[in-house]
Amino acid sequence: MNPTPAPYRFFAFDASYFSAKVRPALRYKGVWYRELPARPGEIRRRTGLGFIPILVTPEDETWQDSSEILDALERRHPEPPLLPATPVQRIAAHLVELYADEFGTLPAMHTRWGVELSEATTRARFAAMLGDAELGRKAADRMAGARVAIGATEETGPAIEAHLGDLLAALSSLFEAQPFLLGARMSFADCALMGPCYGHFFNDLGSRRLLLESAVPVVGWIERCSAPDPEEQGEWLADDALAPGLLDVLCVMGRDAAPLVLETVRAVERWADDNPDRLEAPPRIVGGCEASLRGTPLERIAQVYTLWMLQRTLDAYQGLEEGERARVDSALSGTGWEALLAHRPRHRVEKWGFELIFRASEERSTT
Ligand SMILES: N[C@@H](CCC(=O)N[C@@H](CS)C(=O)NCC(=O)O)C(=O)O
Repeated sequence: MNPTPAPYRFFAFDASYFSAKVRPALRYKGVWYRELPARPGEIRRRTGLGFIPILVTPEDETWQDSSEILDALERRHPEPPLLPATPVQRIAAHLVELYADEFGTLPAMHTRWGVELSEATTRARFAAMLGDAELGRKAADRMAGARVAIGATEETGPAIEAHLGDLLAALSSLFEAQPFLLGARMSFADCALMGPCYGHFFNDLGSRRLLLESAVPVVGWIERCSAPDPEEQGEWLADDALAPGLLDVLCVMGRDAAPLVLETVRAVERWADDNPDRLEAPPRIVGGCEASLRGTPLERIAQVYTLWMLQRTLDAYQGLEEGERARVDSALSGTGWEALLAHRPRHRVEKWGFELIFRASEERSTT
């Protein structure tokens, strides 16, 4: 247990993607928390944004952004750990998080808003959750629109489904061999992957059926992450190893997500090149980008946040010593993530309160 004088307050929704990333971390850490329905007014008053979830500390400090919430929890309550101490496992975990946050939304939004059974029942759930049919309809319309904006359309649907099939097959094999992604202990990579897997796939009727019919070991893993038992936690694999099954998972992720994340970041960088006078207060969405998924053209919005997420992974990677980085390169060779890890963004973003702003990268400011 991690005792605090008062509970954390977790403003969240059961069917919310990023709430599903944070909840397993709170349970795993054994912190005292109370989950409360995400109240739009309360969230906006505290952050100025409309994003779910937020975590309010016992001291009434507001934490927003699932990645930062997990970091802050790790700093305050380092035991039990979510962040692997060794380089290969740490970078692998970052890549899973990057995948989940920046690509996993595609299959998740497709299976929720692009499949009739799921869409109809999720609409009913939104209305029930918000306690108001009209508010539910508006929220559902907004999210159904977001599905298309991020690139999950009728045309890209078959490629997304092919990706999801491969991902679930690889995850099923892995979870037949070991309980969590990195071994016998949960990590922040498991939390991140719970975003799509619990937040959408397990919640929505169409995809829940798919999981129960074709990926039961993944359902077992969802159950373990939903109720992490301290007595059952073992260790991450010895010698900084990655299980062969995890490498297969990383290959599916790297093949499909890495090029798309890279294209998105390139679009953000081009926008920043072209808009030097707007870097201190950029919009969250800076136009669009064109990419492809398994040969199908895919257009989607370019969000500054994607650069921040990539930066987070690259900072961890570049912060390693040379020998450690060489070990990471060798372990991840052939997974499809290489070009992304080698990328050096021309621009850097940072958090300013809850907003993202650009800062000239060190390379740029010294040249
Ligand atoms: N980067 C944020 C993203 C949060 C987010 O997008 N949350 C969704 C719900 S899961 C949301 O609030 N969407 C509302 C909207 O886009 O208007 C995080 O990691 O927490």
